[in-house]
Amino acid sequence: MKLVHFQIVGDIVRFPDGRGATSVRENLVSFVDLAPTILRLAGVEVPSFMQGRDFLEGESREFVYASRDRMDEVLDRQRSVRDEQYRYVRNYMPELAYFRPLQFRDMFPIMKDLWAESSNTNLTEEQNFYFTAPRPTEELYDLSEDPDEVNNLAGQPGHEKALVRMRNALERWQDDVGDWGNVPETEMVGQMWPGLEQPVTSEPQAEQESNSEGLVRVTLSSVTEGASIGYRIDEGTWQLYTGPVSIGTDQTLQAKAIRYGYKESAITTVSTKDQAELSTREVALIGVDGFEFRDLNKNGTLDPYEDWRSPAGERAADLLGRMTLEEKVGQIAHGNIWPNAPFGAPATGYDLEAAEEVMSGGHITAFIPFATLNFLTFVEQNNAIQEMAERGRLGIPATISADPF
Ligand SMILES: [Ca+2]
Repeated sequence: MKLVHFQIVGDIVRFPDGRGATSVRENLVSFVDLAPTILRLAGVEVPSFMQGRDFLEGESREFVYASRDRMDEVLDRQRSVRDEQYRYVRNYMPELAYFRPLQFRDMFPIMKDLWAESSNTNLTEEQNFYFTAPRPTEELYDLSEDPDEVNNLAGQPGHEKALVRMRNALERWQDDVGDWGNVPETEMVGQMWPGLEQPVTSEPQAEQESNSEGLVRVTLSSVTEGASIGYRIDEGTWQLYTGPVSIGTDQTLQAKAIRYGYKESAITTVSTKDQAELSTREVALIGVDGFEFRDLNKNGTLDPYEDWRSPAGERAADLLGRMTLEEKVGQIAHGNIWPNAPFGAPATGYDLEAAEEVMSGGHITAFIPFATLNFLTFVEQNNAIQEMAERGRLGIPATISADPF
């Protein structure tokens, strides 16, 4: 692929090598022509579904087209075509004025002035045109004589031929591209989101292949048509997937997919790490991709925070997202574990019942024990606390600090 840098600002095109500097081209350019022109300059094949044409090397346009539908909270439907001389406008909602209150546009000083002068009936006829309904169904302007488009020639004698020619050009274009303007918005959303529910992008499928250099080559794909795939290795930055990626030993690749308008997929993980050593007392182990994980929230599936292959920060963020406010508050408190005997009297262990109450009721998982126990009992009692922690809703382990006396 050739490396091409080019910049377009308004109607100025600048090539870094100065090609064509100061030259002026008069041909009509449509916004949809930008993408195919850039693709061609970058040496990428232009997909057949693109409506535009290469405006630098392609055939010149006879017509350019424009449309106006929803603008923020304001509905409208207009279609327009222009050639070298004329601009033709079709108003599909002529019962409505051009200008209706539109929060974003009305922030601008000129709009504030226009609205004020409109209510004072101080506008000229040309200015007032934009505030008046009904609008004409058709508008036709001769741009060579009337570049400000104030003299509507549609229906005026002597311009029938131009009117018919422009009207036909617009209708041909609408047939060619398939104009969705008459389809209600909810119906359009329904076509993209069946049942008006946002679809979820399918998670990437990963094919792995080991090569002779000890690397694993990962090929990613998504069954959701039009989805883009992003990936990262260990804690690296997310990158756009464009072709197979190789990972070395002791590395983890994560991938996710998203289609525009859809929800992001779940993460697919490919890892060359060795199985982590896991021990568990109260929660089940689950197997995924040939690895074992602790099902800390007991839902039978591997959740991101349970995946020891993932970066710690990501696991913590996932866990945090699952915690209730009470559980988060519990994390900033440090509780006591009391001996199972009056303070100062010899104890045989912790008061586990009281500890359980602090854990399940107070959502506290960090403790300091106040008990003098022999070493083996101390270990057993701490393990009993960890078992309680494992039984907790999210299986967050207990942190036990030492202050023996
Ligand atoms: Ca789980």
